[in-house]
Amino acid sequence: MKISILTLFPEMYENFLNSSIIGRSISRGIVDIELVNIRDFSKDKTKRVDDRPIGGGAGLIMKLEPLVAALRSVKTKESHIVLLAPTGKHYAHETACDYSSKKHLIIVCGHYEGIDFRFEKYVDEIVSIGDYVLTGGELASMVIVDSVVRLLPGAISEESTVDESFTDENLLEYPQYTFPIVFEGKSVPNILLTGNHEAVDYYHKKQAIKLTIERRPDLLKNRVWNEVERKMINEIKTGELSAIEKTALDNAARFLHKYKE
Ligand code: 6GU
Repeated sequence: MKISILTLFPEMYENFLNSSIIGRSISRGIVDIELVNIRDFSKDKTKRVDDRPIGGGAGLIMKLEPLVAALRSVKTKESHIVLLAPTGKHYAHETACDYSSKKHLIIVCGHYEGIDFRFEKYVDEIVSIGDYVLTGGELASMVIVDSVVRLLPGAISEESTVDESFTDENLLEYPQYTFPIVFEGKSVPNILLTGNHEAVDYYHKKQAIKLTIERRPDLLKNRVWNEVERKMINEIKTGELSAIEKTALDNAARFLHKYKE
């Protein structure tokens, strides 16, 4: 996959593109990320990329000519062109999945008070990452690149993207734990220490439902629960354990205490 980012501030990407999973994905050839400085496409002597709003008002507006020239320098028949602006439609996991299947994604970062509105005719969609205003699209573009690249085959282990929040039927990911087993009196749940995979899977799913009900009930609005899930919800409400959890805990009882010493 290739991603071209059109920006007035290419230096903002230096650490981002050289670190962690993004850096590794680039060096492994999983993704090619190209930075295009919009200012390089200004024909003006002073390299001007902005001007006063026609009709009056505060601030400066990005000019069309450098933007369109920069876009044309990278655009091919296979390009999908995204303009980043707070007025766009909300970005979410679904959009990340969609972008991860594109051959060439072009991301245009707006800056200053805005972009000449006529530029919208040159793009496929306008996207915002949330209801707040950033000084420019650069941080938003990093959010998008990060969330798309990690979905590309080979970027991270496959299991990490299958189980995670927003892919499993709109449930949040279940809580996870690592060592030590007891920290400042707080223990990891006993069921995770039983070694009973069936019971652990059941518990994980129940905890995912519990967390989603508590934190993101909006994700569950159109959900139809199956029989097992309804049983889990009842157990969440009553605090009762399922037979499968009880059996796992009973069988492990003789060694569970050893973990906590
Ligand atoms: Cl994509 N751009 C700007 N400037 N502000 C934002 C945004 C984008 N998404 C949320 N706020």
